[in-house]
Amino acid sequence: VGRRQSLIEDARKEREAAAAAAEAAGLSEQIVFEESDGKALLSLFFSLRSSKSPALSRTLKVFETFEAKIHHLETRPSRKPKDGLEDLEYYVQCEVHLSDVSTLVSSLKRSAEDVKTTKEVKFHWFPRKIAELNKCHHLITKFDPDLDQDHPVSVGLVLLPKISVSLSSGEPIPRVEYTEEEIETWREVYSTLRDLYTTHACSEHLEAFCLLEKHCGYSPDNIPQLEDVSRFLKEQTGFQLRPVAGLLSARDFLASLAFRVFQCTQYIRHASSPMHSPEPDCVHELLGHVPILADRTFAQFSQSIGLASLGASDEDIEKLSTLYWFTVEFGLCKQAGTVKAYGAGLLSSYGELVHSLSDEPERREFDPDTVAVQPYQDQSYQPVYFVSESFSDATEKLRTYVTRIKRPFSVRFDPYTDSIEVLDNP
Ligand code: HBI
Ligand code: NLE
Ligand code: FE
Repeated sequence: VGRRQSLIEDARKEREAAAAAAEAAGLSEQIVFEESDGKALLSLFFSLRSSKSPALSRTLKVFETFEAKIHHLETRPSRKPKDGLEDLEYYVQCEVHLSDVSTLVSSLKRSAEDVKTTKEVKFHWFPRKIAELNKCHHLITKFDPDLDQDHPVSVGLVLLPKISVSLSSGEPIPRVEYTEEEIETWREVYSTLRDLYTTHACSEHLEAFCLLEKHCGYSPDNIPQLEDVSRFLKEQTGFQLRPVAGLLSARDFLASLAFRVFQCTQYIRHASSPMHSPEPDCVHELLGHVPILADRTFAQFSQSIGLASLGASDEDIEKLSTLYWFTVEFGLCKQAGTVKAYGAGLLSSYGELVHSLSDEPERREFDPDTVAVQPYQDQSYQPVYFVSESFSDATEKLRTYVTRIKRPFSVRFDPYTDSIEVLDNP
């Protein structure tokens, strides 16, 4: 009895210490829930800033956006009143889909203060079957919620109306009929970039680009259809494309890579800025990402970043997406004694491709541990790029980095069933 009693006592102390630590940190990243049928029962506490008058309605809108069913809502006097905050504390208990939990909490943090959750989650929800990627659809908007509270996307994160293209049933991606003006934009960007690739693009990109022109309708006069490109990629490296309405959260975007699915935008940038777009569009996907996804080494590497992201902590997701940014999007590598671009964000932007190899920016040697914490901005050209010794050197170093990420379990992709096997670590 004595031993059992002390074990229980230890467990209780451990829980209390963890709770105290989370409380001291102010924002608890740990979310726990009771799971059933993919739903989470979530208990949340938060305070509101007294000066922000529409704070309550804005906060409640977050629950609405995520279709959270509120079971209980109450206010009570704040236990620790703080300057600038109301002297009330809100308590909400709600039911929400597991895949929405972390995005709901991060949305909440944009309008409420001191957001806390009660229990503790072992890890974030992640898709285990390819069909569950339908839940990985959280779009991020660059919209500022403080400027327009009535705007439909005022929580800063929107849920895409379910895209009907199911991945498991082999349903084709709808074809888009582009306007004459859109094709004109494509023509201009395509011709300019194509000339520049000979001197600026890495050999893997150049080789695949030739194949795409031969087999996939890549030409100055035609915006290739995602369906055709997806079929081509599937044959080359097993990657398939899936249409998406905009910039996805990093967690959702990375999760799809684990299944060799690449989520692509289908619309094209505005005619007024053909040479650079701050956000992805089909020029970026088709000219930047697609050629390099046709490379076997790169495809495998993309999938390993995806697998590493499944159930990872918010902190690790942030690091992975920074690494993704400076490699997959803006990476440079040495080839035959010169520096070439392999990053998709460079290969789809005439302006930045020229800039990246000019004397203007700083170029540093690629090292995953430093790059993972390097701040970046996504509105204009990067002031710094990272150069690896070779294309395979970059993928190898990154692969080593991702295997060091700690999780309480390991994952394995089963290509026969397109699903993830989860193995608990001892
Ligand atoms: N969403 N649609 C889309 N396309 C991307 O290329 C993309 C994204 N979300 C995040 C992202 N890329 C990366 O920059 C990393 O944050 C993973
Ligand atoms: N700046 C790129 C372009 O103009 O194509 C898009 C970058 C998306 C991350
Ligand atoms: Fe991209």
